[in-house]
Amino acid sequence: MEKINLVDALSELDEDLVVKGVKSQLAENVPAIEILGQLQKGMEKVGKFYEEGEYYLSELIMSADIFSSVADLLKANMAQGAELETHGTIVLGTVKDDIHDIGKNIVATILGCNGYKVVDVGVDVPIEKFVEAVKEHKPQVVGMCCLLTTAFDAMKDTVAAVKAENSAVKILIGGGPCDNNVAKYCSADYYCKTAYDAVTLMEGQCKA
Ligand code: B12
Repeated sequence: MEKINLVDALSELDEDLVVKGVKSQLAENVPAIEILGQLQKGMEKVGKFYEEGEYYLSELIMSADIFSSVADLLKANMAQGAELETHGTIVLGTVKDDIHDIGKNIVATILGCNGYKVVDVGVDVPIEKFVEAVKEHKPQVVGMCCLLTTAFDAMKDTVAAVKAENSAVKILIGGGPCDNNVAKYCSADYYCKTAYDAVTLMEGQCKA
């Protein structure tokens, strides 16, 4: 049987083909993280079509629905064999004005599977909610997800408020348009490109 190209299937919004492709790769023991990488490339392609005016908001929503429908299959696969011991805590959320959560949820799943307690505060998170969560859960790291350049200032304000509450906690940012320059702009301590980079960073931050 010919292998289904998940990048094309997702960017062409063919839900049945995406589900079939994911299931058949899982059956062939392709690691969930590798499948996730293909799906992410598909989402990037959707973003490009949207930028070029070929797709509209309805297609963005459809792509997110398809992604979410297979995310559970992958999550179940990743959770198998996950460690239960907790190495440290991260408060994680998407910053104010931004409701994108697919990437954040992947970060939460992967960190959870690697033995970290994830306090997920959701999307479009008011500054005070981050601050309250830091007070309550005393995490080593606060992770902020941001996919909109228009939300950078909200992220900057959130970093300042969290640092004012707890100057020791480290702030990690991530999400499509973020990079080290954005981290610098927002006075965040770290930027990670992928969810797996976040695991390495947590390892470093949570060593006794
Ligand atoms: C799906 C999607 C949506 C969905 C979101 C559904 C959901 N539940 O998340 C919907 C349809 C709701 C949506 C809405 C909008 N969107 Co949108 N969306 C996208 C799209 C196509 C994919 C995003 C995605 O999920 N990617 C897949 C995930 C897995 O990737 P990721 O988030 O980058 O995450 C990875 C890493 O970055 C990292 N990571 C992510 N978060 C974090 C956090 C931490 C702490 C760390 C360490 C790492 C990390 O780990 C992940 C895995 O490795 C992007 C295009 C793109 N190229 O990104 C546009 C995009 C982000 N959207 C865009 C826009 C403009 C909008 C809207 C304003 C559209 C509108 N006119 O209304 C609204 C904004 C709504 C709002 N207030 O937030 C623009 C942003 C442009 C900009 N300059 O800011 C983009 C780039 C599209 C484009 N090319 O124009 N969108």
